[in-house]
Amino acid sequence: MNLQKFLFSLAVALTCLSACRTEKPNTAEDLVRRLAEAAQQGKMLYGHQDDLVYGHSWKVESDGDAFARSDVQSVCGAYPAVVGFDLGGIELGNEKNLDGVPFAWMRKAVQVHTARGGVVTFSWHPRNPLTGGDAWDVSDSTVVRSVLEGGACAPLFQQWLGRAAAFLKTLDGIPVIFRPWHEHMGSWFWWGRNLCSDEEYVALFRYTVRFMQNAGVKNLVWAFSPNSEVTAEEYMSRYPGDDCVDIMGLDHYEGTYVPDPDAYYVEILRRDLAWLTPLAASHGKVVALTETGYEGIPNPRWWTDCLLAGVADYPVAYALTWRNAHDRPGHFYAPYPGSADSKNFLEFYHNEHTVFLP
Ligand code: BMA
Repeated sequence: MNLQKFLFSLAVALTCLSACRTEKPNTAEDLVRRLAEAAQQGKMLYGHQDDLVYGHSWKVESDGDAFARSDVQSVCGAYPAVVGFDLGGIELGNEKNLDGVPFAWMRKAVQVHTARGGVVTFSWHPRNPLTGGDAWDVSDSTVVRSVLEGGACAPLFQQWLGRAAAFLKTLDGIPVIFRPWHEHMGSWFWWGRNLCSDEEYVALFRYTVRFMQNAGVKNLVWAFSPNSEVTAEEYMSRYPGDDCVDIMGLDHYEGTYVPDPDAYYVEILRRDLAWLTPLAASHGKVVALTETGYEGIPNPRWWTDCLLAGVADYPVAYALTWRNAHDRPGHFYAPYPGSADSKNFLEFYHNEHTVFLP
């Protein structure tokens, strides 16, 4: 840890002490406050999906693992402040999620990460309840309608939500960010833009929030996370309402589908954050880059020249980069020992804007 980061951690600890609170958020409200404060102070928590359960060419192998290994920690000496996990598969009662992570290990990793002072976020890629396909099965545009009250899949969907709720309730009340029905302004998931009406999407989100509340899941901070490259009007066209959202997020990726991917990534990110920042402020919500990255990180200076350049002028509470698959060498979004971007990641780590675990 460098001096700047040490002093910042000390300041945060003292602020928390003076407010008679522990540094670790005990409730969902504490977690929202922690994120809002970070953003206000010009700090952005760095996050990485599945960071503690596997990485580039390794994975946790046994029940007794202490979750000490992390590609990010191996590169910069500090764990990410945010770790993401995915609930896909919990709806079927599976023991492992869609990427092979046992839910029991996920639960332990959540406990370890939060005990270290970290923040956890959950996404969910549930299967398609109507067709039996996966989350990406967009062959039928009546799926959302079918899971809502009165629909043919409503009883099944309630069972699925019930299984997700049961898992979330085993986290001992640790406050976590929950980010269901993401990237819905694209049409690659069964809850996507061309797959349901605005009203159906809003009903799906609101139904999920009410279901969790009625199931007694009290530890959730709700994140809304459309994909980027939308207008403010489009963003709000499926907004579930201030009572159902804590974080107004954006999922924004870089890809080689445009001639100058680096410039385009920064341009669109800045353009979207320029309208999202005042919009979120007017709704009293926290802004976050709920998913981001560039598969395989082809630009060795991506961390400072793209990600930091894109967010630097905006109060983004956290940015979560996607996973480093253990079984697909090119599918990584964070550095690992020896990766070409590692040196630049150290610059990103040492930058006063970014927050890792002390
Ligand atoms: C996608 C890819 C898939 C993975 C899914 C859910 O973006 O990483 O390999 O199964 O996310 O984690």
